[in-house]
Amino acid sequence: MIYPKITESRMVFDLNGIWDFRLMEEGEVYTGEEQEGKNMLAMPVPSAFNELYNGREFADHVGNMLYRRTITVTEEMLKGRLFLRFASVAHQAQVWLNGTLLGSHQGGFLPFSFEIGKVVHVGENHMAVVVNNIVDHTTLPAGRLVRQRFPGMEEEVHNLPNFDFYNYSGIIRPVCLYTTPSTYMEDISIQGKVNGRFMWKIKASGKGSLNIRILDPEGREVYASESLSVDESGCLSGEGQIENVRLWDTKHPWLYQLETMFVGENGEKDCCGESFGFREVEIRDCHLYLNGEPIYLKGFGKHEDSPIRGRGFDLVYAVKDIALLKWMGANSFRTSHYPYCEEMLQLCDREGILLIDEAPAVGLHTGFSATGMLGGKSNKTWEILKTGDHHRQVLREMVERDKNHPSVILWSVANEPASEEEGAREYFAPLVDLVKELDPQKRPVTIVTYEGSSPESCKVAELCDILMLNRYRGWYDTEGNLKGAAALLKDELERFHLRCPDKPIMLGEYGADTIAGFHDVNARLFSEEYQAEFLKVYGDVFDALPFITGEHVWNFADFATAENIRRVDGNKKGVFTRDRKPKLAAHFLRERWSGLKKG
Ligand code: GCB
Repeated sequence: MIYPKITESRMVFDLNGIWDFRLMEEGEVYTGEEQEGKNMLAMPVPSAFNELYNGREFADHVGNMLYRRTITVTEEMLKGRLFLRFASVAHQAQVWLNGTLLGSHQGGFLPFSFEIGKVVHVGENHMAVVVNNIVDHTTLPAGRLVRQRFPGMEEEVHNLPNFDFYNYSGIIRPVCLYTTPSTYMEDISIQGKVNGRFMWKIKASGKGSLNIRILDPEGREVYASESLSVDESGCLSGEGQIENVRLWDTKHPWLYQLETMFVGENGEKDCCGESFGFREVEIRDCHLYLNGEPIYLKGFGKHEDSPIRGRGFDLVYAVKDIALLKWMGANSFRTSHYPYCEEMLQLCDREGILLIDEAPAVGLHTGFSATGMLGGKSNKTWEILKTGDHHRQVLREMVERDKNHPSVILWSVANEPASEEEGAREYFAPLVDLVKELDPQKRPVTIVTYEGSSPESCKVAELCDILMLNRYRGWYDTEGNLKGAAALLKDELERFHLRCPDKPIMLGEYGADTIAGFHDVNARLFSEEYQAEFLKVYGDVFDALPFITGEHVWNFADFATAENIRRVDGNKKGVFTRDRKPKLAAHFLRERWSGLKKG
């Protein structure tokens, strides 16, 4: 998938701005007709709709909503091909143009596009998008739709997430139109090795010729191919060599640029560019290596979340968060629990931040959720959930979108599934194989597991290249007793190591809810002192175990969740508040990570 960028042959038109919006009623069907008399609200695109108007019914609306706007098309835009692209619509979109259904897309965190040159005309065109935000046993993330009737009342519908973040939805990332020539490039893969070799592959719309160039970080040409011929399949791959290559790493994230020019049979030129790094990720003897050097991951599980914007696209918070990560001496984060916006990955490429790129597969457990609302018992998850096909689709779309980013060093197929239940291995083995097959770089793959999936009961450990464990000893159990928590943690990590002696192990999550400004000399639960002490105790355990290869604290910042009795105004495990002010723990981690000698 090629990110929409203006080049010599392509134009991009921003469709962001204020659109018309309304919530749809249950059972209402959109047929492409404009309905008169319905009150439309002003809605910024991109954004999550939930917090922009008052009322619980508005914020927690379940079902469909309608977005509308007009698009003006010029003759120039119709000379080649014209595409309409959504970077993400949470969670399902049905797109209509001039009363005709263009198509639909399932899944809230990955891009999709439609070719629209034949459906639009020069002048004003009417676009409508019906967005659905339901999460259930067929969707990722997974949830439950519950219908309830109270005495003397009409039936109510509630959508309960199986996950611990607020179900922000709508057209949450940018929308654009882009043009290409009629013969064009559909996809580009590029990867660089530490010895300066690079491998590329393009998929064009048909026969033609191709020229490729590589520019170094200063923009100087360091490689140029001769003209290569592309046959009717449109596919061509090749390799080349750069001398004195500068490697991409966390200290010096040198980026090179691949420039491709495809000339179709009709003589039209299509030019694209893709930045990439020369770097290698490898796992051996229970360690993770970047360019042959051991690397220890220091960082967080995060969310795309900020006040009012919710999960809506926000580059200001993206840049601020990277600056704070650097301030802390962190080198990595996980895109928990869904693929983040493309611009965040571009920033991480540029800033040398390592990413664990996670599929939106959270809530795949019918008996457990982080908020404790599902009872805590294993419950035939793999017979009940019907997410298999959709899971394949999101993995395909994620790898296709993110494969060229040097910052992506690992794929996470899911967070906290029912990995201890019968059927887990059968569900996940083909998914892990699929990711490996799709990724040209064959990066390591993991499935992030929870406390109920012990060294004795976990059914997926052998499928993972690295074990990522989420543990809350000292919080959801053994609360207040950090010595006991540390003993349990160490014992369990050692048992995992015995089971998988060659695999690196890292903590994918550990943390304690902390109310900013709440202090106690005795480090009591919820105090800033307890959070700092909790992280210190965990750190001491990691330092004593040489097979531990990373620590990702939960969470970078406080974030919004659904309402429930375990959450007071959201999840407060942030080391920063929701508006990014440091708690005491931020200073502790800054000191720990800045001084850490590993990796
Ligand atoms: C988890 C989940 C995460 C929750 C966290 C918590 O295990 O992966 O989504 O927010 O626990 O705070 O309980």
